Amino acid sequence: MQNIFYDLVKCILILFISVSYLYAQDGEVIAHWDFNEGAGDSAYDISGNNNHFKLYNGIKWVDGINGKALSFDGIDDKGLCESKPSQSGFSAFSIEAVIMIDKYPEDGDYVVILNKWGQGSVEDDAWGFCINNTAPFNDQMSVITPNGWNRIRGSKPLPLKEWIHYVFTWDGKTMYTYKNGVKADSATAPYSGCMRQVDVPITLGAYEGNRQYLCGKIDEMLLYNYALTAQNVKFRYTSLFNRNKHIIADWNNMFIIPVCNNMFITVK
Ligand SMILES: [Ca+2]
Ligand SMILES: [Ca+2]
Repeated sequence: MQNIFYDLVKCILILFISVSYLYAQDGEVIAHWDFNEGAGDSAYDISGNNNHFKLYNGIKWVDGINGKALSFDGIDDKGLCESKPSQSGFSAFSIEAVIMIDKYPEDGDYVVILNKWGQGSVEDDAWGFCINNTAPFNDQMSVITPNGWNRIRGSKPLPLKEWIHYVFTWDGKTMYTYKNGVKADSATAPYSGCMRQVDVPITLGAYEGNRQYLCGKIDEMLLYNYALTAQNVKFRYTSLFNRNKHIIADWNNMFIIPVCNNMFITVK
């Protein structure tokens, strides 16, 4: 009986230590928009950090990969989130976005998915995610430090009319992009130091100066003040794109082990 008691205590201790470890995070989610409101002219940040978007000029609500999503007309649709100090100035950073491009601009210019850039000098720029189908852009992620621009560009255009899970990470030294859970491109950041701290709004689907409008759709989108690992990215992609499968445990940012058909357990 005593042995059973000690075994039970041991199991509880191991479980406690494991759960504590599993919940340990390298950083925080800065913003999380799931765009599941389905109506209205606001898209709410569900991270608790109140980075809410106001939607302008007739953005439509459509079905997405995870509930509802936003559809942008490529003419004048855009979202704006008012500036907060917590949106820039990081030493590491990740953007996760589920996007669908309906049409690339005919003039070859790029269009904005999400950015925190000003309209004036580079001193107002912190980070940005834009795309086109003309090399050398294709997809471009930028993190701007006081010493210069760190950017990574895609090696080929993103496909049209498909949902794409896109992740960019920067750990202060190296930048990676992932497409549909798989590492796509990497680049060494030429400039060290923290990202600029700037006081301009976050814009969604357009540049703040009312141009470079996206013709396409945006579903799930998150900002992190740390670099997601390849395992984190795989987990997020699998979670979002296999929603018909039942996840029996989810300790946030862990990876998934399939335990039988349509059932998974996630561990770090
Ligand atoms: Ca419009
Ligand atoms: Ca959604």
